[in-house]
Amino acid sequence: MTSSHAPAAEPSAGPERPLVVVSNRLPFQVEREAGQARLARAPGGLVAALEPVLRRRGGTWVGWTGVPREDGRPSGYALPDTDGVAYRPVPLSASEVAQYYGGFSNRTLWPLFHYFLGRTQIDGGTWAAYERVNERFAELAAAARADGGLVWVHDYQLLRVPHHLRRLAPDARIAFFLHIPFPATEVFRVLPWARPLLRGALACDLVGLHVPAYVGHFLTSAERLLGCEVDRAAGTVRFEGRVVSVQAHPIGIDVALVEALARGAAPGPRQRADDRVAEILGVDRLDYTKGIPERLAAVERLLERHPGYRRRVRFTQLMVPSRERVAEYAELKRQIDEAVGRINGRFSEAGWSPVRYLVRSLPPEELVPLYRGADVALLTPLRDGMNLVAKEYVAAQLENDGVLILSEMAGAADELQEALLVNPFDPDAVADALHRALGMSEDERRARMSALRDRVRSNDVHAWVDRFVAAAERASDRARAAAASPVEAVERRLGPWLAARPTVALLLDYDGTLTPRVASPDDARLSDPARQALEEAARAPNLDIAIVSGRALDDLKERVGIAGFTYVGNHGFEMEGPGLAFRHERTERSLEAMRQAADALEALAVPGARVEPKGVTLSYHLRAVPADARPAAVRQAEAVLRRRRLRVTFGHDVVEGRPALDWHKGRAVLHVLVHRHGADWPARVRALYVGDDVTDEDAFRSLRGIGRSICVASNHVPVATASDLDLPDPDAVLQLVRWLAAGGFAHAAP
Ligand code: ADQ
Repeated sequence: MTSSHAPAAEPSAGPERPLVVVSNRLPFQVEREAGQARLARAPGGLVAALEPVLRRRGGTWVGWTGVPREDGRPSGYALPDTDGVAYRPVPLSASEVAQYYGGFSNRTLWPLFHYFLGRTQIDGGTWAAYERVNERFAELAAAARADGGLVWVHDYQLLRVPHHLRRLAPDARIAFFLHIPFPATEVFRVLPWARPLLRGALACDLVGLHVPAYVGHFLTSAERLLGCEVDRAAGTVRFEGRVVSVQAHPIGIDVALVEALARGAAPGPRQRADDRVAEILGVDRLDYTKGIPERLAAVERLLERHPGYRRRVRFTQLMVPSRERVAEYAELKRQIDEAVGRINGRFSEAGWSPVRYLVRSLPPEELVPLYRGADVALLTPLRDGMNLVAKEYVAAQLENDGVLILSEMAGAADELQEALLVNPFDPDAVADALHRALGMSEDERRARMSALRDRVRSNDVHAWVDRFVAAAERASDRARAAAASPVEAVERRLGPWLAARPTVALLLDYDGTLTPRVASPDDARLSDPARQALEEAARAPNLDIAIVSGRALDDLKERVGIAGFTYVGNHGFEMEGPGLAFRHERTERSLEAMRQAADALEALAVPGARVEPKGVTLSYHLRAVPADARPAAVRQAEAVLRRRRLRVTFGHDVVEGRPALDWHKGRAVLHVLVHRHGADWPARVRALYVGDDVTDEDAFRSLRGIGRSICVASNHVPVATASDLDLPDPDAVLQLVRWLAAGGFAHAAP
């Protein structure tokens, strides 16, 4: 609903920083007039509440116009009068809209978050589009953001935006509000992308949800699925070194607007005459979550069980079509048509039909009089984030005498306890509630409704916006004050886990993990501080260290050269250490192929490329090859290696040939652990692997569930990594090694 007046918003305490609002849709809709299409302001309580704040603080709204563009340019429609607020349209093509919005948002997240597992589509293609589009929203939000200003991201279509925004603007103040339920962890984890979605939201300073139950689900998910440290009493999650607040902020409605419109309408139930037909009203967007067929079944049950209501009640169901879910809409509409036909067929009498329904969107001036005139509002969603209609109905009861029947599965039930709360899946219970509502004494109706109205009036949408923005400012101050370095964050996460066993097996990749990546692999030498840190670690009694690399074993030993370590070279085909001298038994026959491949690669004579024969394996380095020539060089090298039946792997600017055997860093690491500590090593040893390259992913995967792994990622961690944790660079790795050497974890409480 839209407000015609700009409410006198109370300036909130603290500095008034500019605000960027990010939502799927800008507050406009396409309207056609005399054959001409134009963008017109879209009404809505949220819009009416946000715009005054944007005007006051100065700000920008980032979102999609609702019009797809194949050419990737923003909509060709002129944006209507902006009234002091800047609007930044996000260009989306028709196929992006189909995949990101129609697909992942509305066929995956929407049903799952509303507990409709059977309707949840799992499709990696739509997830990829969602990720891409979320990144684009984040780029526009980053560009619109003023230093120190708050970015407020809305709803389930944009859960990954905070993650991308944090990467683009690490100091940004970011808050997120989810308008739909956050489901129980056991439902949420059904999604293959549950973890990246959580990480997306946790990049914020404040995650806002409607009710405490959703907060509980979110915290449990952060704890169970990401292993985060959670403080339930404080409502915080430690994530990547920051303290993220997770809070309930139940949304409100524009009470002043509803009351003003109700005042102009004919009074409702108060003027009840005995022979009057009692009005029962349902108002919803047409969506399977709203439980309309189930509601009709309850009305039918009432008329069956209490024939006395025939000719004395009428149920009106008003529905706004949801354009975005066309197929489901048609099926649902058919179901509702059938049910209404059946009920009216069974019970209608001359001059009276029990059910009428209208599929149309009414302007507030027509909707509010319906609210005011209804004796009973019957709002029984099977699951609903909040349900604003319930609050609107309550606000319109100027005489405090209507009765609200509300689903206990709606977030609104949390605040609206004086309503008749029902289980929407149980038609008998809903019919009983209807019977009770229709016969309720005036005293009881007034007692209940006045309590409900007080509650709705005390938290209107303007108060909600002000409170949320103030909470976001506080949360971002807190997140900053409590920010720990990435290493401290990893230490906090690992400490208790490590302390639960007497020994830590530390498995370290070399290039890019212990040394920074350099142009020529020959130059990757251990720095003095790195050597010192490793020597300290070698002396620690409860650390057992292995260095794991794709380099030839001799090369690796020569570069590190610390006694007592285990060295794993050539991706695990060769290993050496205390009591261990290993060479994979079936590599002999590949040696000749490897020599021939090295000659053939030399013969390619690609400028800048370097062939490094390493005995059992071979590396073809491309870092010094001009970037535009690299893809062709990679293809040629791959062909050379495959022709000789070698296995080809691709790392950072390097192509490698290995024997075509199912052997890699992951299997080698497990071999080392069994050799050093026995087959049941997990009972005595904590295995921690640190690596940065594609080839380290094999080790991350091997250790999943039995050890932990850390990915060293210079810019951002790819979503697909199998590692548990991440660190930004080799310096951070050294800091962690020093902490382990000093036995820091031994003091952590398990
Ligand atoms: P919705 O699922 O859209 O919102 P709801 O909260 O009930 O559900 O809001 C519907 C809005 O549409 C109300 O303001 C209502 O007045 C209006 N409306 C419904 N039928 C109408 C009709 N026929 N004509 C005109 N207007 C009509 C999502 C979540 C909710 C959450 C809100 C806000 O699903 O759970 O409450 O966001 O966070």
